[in-house]
Amino acid sequence: MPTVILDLDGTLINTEQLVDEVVGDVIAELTRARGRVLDASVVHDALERVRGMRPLEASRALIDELKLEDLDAESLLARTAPLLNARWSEVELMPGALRLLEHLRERNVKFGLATSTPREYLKLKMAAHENILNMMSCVVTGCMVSKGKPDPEIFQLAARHLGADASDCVVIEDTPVGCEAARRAGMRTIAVPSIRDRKAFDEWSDETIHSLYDLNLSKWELPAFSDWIPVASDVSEQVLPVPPVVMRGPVVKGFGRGSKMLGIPTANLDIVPLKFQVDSLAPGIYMGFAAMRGKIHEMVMSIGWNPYFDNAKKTIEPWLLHDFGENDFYGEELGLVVSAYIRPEANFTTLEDLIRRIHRDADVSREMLKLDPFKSTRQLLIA
Ligand code: ADP
Ligand code: RBF
Ligand code: MG
Repeated sequence: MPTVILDLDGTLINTEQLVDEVVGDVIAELTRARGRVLDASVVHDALERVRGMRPLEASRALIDELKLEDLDAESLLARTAPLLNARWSEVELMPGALRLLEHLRERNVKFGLATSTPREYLKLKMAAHENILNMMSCVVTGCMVSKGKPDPEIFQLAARHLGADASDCVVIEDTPVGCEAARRAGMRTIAVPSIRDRKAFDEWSDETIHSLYDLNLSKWELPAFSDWIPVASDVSEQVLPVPPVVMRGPVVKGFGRGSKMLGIPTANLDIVPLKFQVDSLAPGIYMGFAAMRGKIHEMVMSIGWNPYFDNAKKTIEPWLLHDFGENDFYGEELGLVVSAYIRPEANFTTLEDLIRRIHRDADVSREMLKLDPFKSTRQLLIA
């Protein structure tokens, strides 16, 4: 049976938004002090390109990318490291991370960690998630190798600790730099990108998926997950129960195209106050229930970027499976419980294909929400 080697940041724990925020702010301040103004999106893109490297190497590469020759990597790090160390405790697990590790453990698959994080930060990052570290058969950090990712050394060392041949290792990584390192170590590599540029993985990953929910383990000769539930009307389809997530807020204006372009109205919620709930779910299509004006309705929703429209901002878009006639209900208080994952967000070549797919999502939801374990999640809402 293959051995699994996992990356940490951006793969198992959700560090990347925090890193981008903190480092982005420091860069903005340092460049401003030097009379330069850098576009925030330019900094963001550069941060995505250096993601996965050890801190000092990432710092150096970032300075190169942004042509900040009068800055040195050590002093940049001296500014960012204390700010980050003070905030690692905010970091949550990635959606599906605990489910994956528990599954591997139950099925006696050997797995370990290969992280660019130095040992001294690891404790701070994982203070609230020690259980994850304790499950690992080995923990290899950036301090233990002479060259960091994209050099293969860290994965070679992890394989040695795990007593596995490179060709028997399957690596799960969120960055191109990490995938390159694993590939060069002679390992099979699954990318779960934490960056927007999916093409950057083409050269280095054997498969690029959307989130840990979409791992198809049997494809890698690993024992398959057993928690997906087949849809009775078409057993080639299945849905994945998730720990139910409740969200609540007033209905806000969206992009104004749900009804007009698709004939599918979606009652958007503001994402900002719901960040914690949203980050606990992978972007994708879900089913559940919605409470409004004292009634509970079935609903199907998308959480994410809507690739067809190439949105720059994540949205929460529930379609309540009920006919409200011509009436809209902006400002109305809406409660949602998210009960199961259906599929990742997809891009479609035509609008008709997108519409057909959303209607199928609705049919699957109507069918499955009547069954256990989903129908009982309705009780988590107060009409
Ligand atoms: P927006 O882009 O502002 O979200 P939409 O065209 O998606 O506009 O329409 C969404 C609005 O339509 C909702 O905010 C709500 O007021 C209304 N609406 C009517 N029926 C439904 C329904 N079944 N599900 C969701 N919203 C509905
Ligand atoms: N948008 C996409 O670009 N890709 C999708 O796969 C997708 N699936 C959706 C599924 C459901 C159930 C709903 C309600 C919406 C979906 N959308 C998807 C989002 C849709 O494009 C959105 O409602 C529009 O962006 C209108 O604001
Ligand atoms: Mg909408």
